[in-house]
Formats: sequence, structure tokens, C-alpha cells
Amino acid sequence: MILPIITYPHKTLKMRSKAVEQFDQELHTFLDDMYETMMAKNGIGLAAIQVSRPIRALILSIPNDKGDQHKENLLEIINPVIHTTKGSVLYQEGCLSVPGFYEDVERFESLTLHYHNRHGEEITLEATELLAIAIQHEMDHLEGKLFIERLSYNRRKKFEKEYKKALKEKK
Ligand code: Y12
Ligand code: CO
Repeated sequence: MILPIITYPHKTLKMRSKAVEQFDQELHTFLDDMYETMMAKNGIGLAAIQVSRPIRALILSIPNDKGDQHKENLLEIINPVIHTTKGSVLYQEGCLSVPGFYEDVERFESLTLHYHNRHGEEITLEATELLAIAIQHEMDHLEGKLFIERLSYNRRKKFEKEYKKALKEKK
């Protein structure tokens, strides 16, 4: 089932998400719905809060070298914790909850992540490149934070002006 994605400035996006405690069929169905939703909207990452569920779950489908996304590369990341980080990098990010807007954001270049999969098994992941960036973007959602909140004062002001204009034109 494709779920409705909430967009900025919806106040639910500011909520801190709660840890997942039950790794049951209901969670599995929800993760399947998140995947269908993300793929239908051409996303590479989606956090549960973006479909109005304040739980610490996110999914990532990083394209391969040819730009293709394959279900076998899907990562379902539950209750993630970053253990180590290295370096920093600028990358132009976009978000399904901030449609039509892309900006450079500074992130750690690589990281070590501990998380649970849909069965509650503990996984350790070493992430670099786009995967590391997307993990940080999606983990911000778990804290109620959007990438636009990481922009400089001037860039944020420019964003607010452009986004308001785009919203008006859509009406
Ligand atoms: C780098 C890049 C992205 C992330 C986080 C994950 N972000 C996304 O998956 C963004 C997807 C996206 C898709 C769009 O296309 C459609 O909605 C059809 C899009 O275009 C518009 O909204 C017009 C914007 C974003 C982390 C790091
Ligand atoms: Co996002």
C-alpha cells in the first residue's frame, strides 16, 4: 500500500521518534508499505515519520553504479546508533518531505552503524559515500530534524522564500 508522505512544514516532522520494541508481522507489513511508497515517489531513502509513524525505522535503497535500485540492496534500519565517524563531505541532498528543493549539506564522510533488521537481529554496518550521507539524513528525521535546518541562515532564508512561493503556485 502506498502511504501518504507528509511535507514541510507539517509539525509531525518535528517529532522525536520512539524505539521499535516489537519485530512482528505488523512491523513487516509497515516496512513493505514504506518500500512501496519510496519506490513510487522515486526516493532512495524514507524514514517512518515521513509517513506519520514516529518510530525509529528507516529504509534505504542506494542505486548501483548504473543508477539502478534493486530490492536485494534494500536496507531496513531499525533503532540505529552511530558508533564512529570519520571526515566530512558536502553533498547535495533532497527529501521527499521537502519536494523540489535540493541543497548542499555537510555530513560525516564515513561511519559505523549498529542497528536491528526487521527480525530484531543486531547488525554492524561500515558506511561510506552516498550510503553514509543518506543514513545521516534519515537519522536526522528520527530526531525531528530536516536537512533544511542544517543550512546557513542566508540559505535557509532563501529556501523559505522559494518554498512559500512554490506552495502558493501549487494552490
Ligand atoms: C542524498 C540524497 C538524498 C537523501 C535522502 C533521501 N532522499 C530522497 O530519496 C529524495 C527523493 C526525492 C524525489 C523526488 O522526486 C519525486 O518526488 C517524484 C523529488 O522531486 C520532487 O519532489 C519534485 C525530490 C526528492 C540523502 C542524501
Ligand atoms: Co528526508
